[in-house]
Amino acid sequence: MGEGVKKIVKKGLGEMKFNLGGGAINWFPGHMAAATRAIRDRLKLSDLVIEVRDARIPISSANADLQPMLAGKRRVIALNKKDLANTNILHKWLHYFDSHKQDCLSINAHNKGSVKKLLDLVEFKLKEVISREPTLLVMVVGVPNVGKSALINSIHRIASSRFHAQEKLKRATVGPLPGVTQDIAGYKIAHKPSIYVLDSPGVLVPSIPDIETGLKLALTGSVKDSVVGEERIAQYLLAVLNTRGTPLRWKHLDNRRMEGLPNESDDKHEYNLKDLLPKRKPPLNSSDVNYIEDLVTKVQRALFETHSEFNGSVEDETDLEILIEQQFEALQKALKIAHKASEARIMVSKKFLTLFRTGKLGPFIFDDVPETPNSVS
Ligand SMILES: Nc1nc2c(ncn2[C@@H]2O[C@H](COP(=O)(O)OP(=O)(O)O)[C@@H](O)[C@H]2O)c(=O)[nH]1
Ligand SMILES: [Mg+2]
Repeated sequence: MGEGVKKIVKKGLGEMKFNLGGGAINWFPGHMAAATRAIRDRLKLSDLVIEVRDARIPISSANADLQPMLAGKRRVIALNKKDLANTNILHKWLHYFDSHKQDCLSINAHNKGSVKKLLDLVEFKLKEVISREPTLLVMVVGVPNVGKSALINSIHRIASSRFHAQEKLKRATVGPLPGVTQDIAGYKIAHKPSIYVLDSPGVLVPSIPDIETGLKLALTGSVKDSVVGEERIAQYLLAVLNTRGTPLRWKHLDNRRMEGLPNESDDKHEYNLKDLLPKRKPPLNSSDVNYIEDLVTKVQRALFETHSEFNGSVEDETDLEILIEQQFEALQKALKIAHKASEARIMVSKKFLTLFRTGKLGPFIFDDVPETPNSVS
């Protein structure tokens, strides 16, 4: 990553009075940490763990404290939201994990085919080793918003279509298991041995060793926007885009030609394109889609023009800040946000982030693939 973005991040650090191990930002409420204990206990019982991470941040979306334990288990890393990740870089990441002998798949939790591939790998890895155990447990872990619930829902749908009607239990109860007093609920995905996929109990908090990791996690939704503030997240995104020269690739774009109606699963997303429309009734119709694609084109053009007319260097902290300021103004116009709006900056940030989070600005990966092979963390 460029010097400029590092300094912008550092500056944000100063403004936020962020210190390691404390300071003004309270990333997570204390009660969240307590869940880690429950997760560890459940992990001990599991025969395999599916560790879900965000494909846009394959390292930053891991929980560091849990890594030693996870590394000691039969584990498959699922890099989810591959539809939002840059394909070429994703392949480098897959190669990285492969070269560390770590099973890893990229998936889209909403896509049945891709979840089936994951289940096939899980079954293969389990049956290869343990065919004598009658019951095997698979646990799904991951930091907030990586897509665990979406994945488990897809698994549930696949599971119910696999088995006969009488076995289509909504949620099977696993057990009795040695040392387990209460019943554990899970979805049965295979017979002989029976394989159950369990929910993760409680919230696994991400590790935030530095402010940039925190910003990446905020950008991808694992940390609440309100913790960091939409403006800073948008500023960080602009800093990254500019230092990579991404807006320069947006010279001749007309998104309307490339897009159809969004599919139904879009409704379930937290970041909804409907938020970008003037207040009107759902659902999205084709004129709304045109409206949004038009907005995307205007936003990309605004960033392209500000970047290409800019005389400074994006590697220079002050220059980069000036460019970002200009881009906030250009974005306000592109996003049709009235000048008088007192909350204009925050509205610009929110809409810009929604475009990014729904993939409208294109696929990205923010973590760099490590150059020197080390441990998988
Ligand atoms: N684009 C995309 N969005 C996803 C994917 N998986 C989950 N999501 C969305 O990410 C958000 C968080 O998903 P959720 O399953 O609630 O995450 P959890 O907190 O880990 O349980 C929701 O808006 C999902 O619709 C995916 O593969 N691609
Ligand atoms: Mg969930």
